[in-house]
Amino acid sequence: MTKEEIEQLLQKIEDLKAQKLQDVEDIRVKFLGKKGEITKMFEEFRSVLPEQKKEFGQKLNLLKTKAAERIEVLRQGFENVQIAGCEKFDFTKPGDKFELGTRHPISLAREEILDIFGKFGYAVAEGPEIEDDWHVFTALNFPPDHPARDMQDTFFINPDSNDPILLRTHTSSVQVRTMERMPLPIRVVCPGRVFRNEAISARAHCIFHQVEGLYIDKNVSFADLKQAILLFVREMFGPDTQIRMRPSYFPFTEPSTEVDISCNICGGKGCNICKGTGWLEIMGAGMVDPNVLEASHIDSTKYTGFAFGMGIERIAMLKWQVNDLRHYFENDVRFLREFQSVI
Ligand code: 2U9
Repeated sequence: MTKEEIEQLLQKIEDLKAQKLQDVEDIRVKFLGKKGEITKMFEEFRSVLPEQKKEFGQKLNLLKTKAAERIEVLRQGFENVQIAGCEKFDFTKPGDKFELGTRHPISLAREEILDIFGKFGYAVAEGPEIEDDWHVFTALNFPPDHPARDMQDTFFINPDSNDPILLRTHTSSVQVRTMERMPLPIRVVCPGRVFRNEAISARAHCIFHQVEGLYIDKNVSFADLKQAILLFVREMFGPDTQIRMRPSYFPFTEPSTEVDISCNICGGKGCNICKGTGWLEIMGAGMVDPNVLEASHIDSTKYTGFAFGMGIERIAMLKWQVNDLRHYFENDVRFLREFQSVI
């Protein structure tokens, strides 16, 4: 070790530069680390002649101080950059995965149903979930003693009142409100939540969703109803779907029917989904009872109409083979994620 070597190293240290924080650490190790150049010089200092020790000692101490200062200056330069978050940012890294949520299957089914009827020229109408007796029962031709009016079937908000307020048991009340307010002809679909006082099971729930439809005009016939339903189910369940209509009874329609589709799993041959029948029940429908038209001041001698109603949960169960209604209300993300590909 010579004085010149110490001076040269001092100069070298003053000129040191670093591109990134790791360079600073490398410099520290190179000069001040256990096997660093300056550390080695201190080891060599032991063999310096006694009369030169003072001068060498001062130079070496200055070199070490300068080196430590320079390293600190370089390090601080990167500290500011680090605060701005640039030093640590690796621009080559793939982006963070953005967790997308999923649409709820009931929303997906509802929108598909409304889209199909939208193409047929139906407008969408919505109304209140808390209703009066007139719009849910009386205007729909329910007799005063009909069991649906019973507290065992319907949630009443004021059970002791003579003017009952209740949670609607079907969205038909929205069609009544539409008939009361809108000019004819009427062509509407009414989606919404409905409430029935039922025990919760795999096949029933006290809250569920419906889409009901109403078409009123001159000369609307049962054949028009049949065609509308056939076109709807072929859009919803595929072009080969067949329908079958069984006679039924509802207070608000006459004649009334329950509609089945050919089983979309076995194609009508019979399987465990359709319980070997080849058919799946999907909705009820019928010609609007003249009493219902008259209750909303529509002249039943001039106008006729058809109506239909379906449970969205049931449609979604059949479309996506969901075997338990409770899945729709539990919001378990493992269930909801299964619909990611449907969106
Ligand atoms: C007005 C006139 C008639 C709507 C209709 C049905 C038949 C029907 C059920 C299907 C399964 C309800 O969700 S469900 O439990 N609905 O069977 N609904 S006709 O008839 C109307 C509605 C409004 C003014």
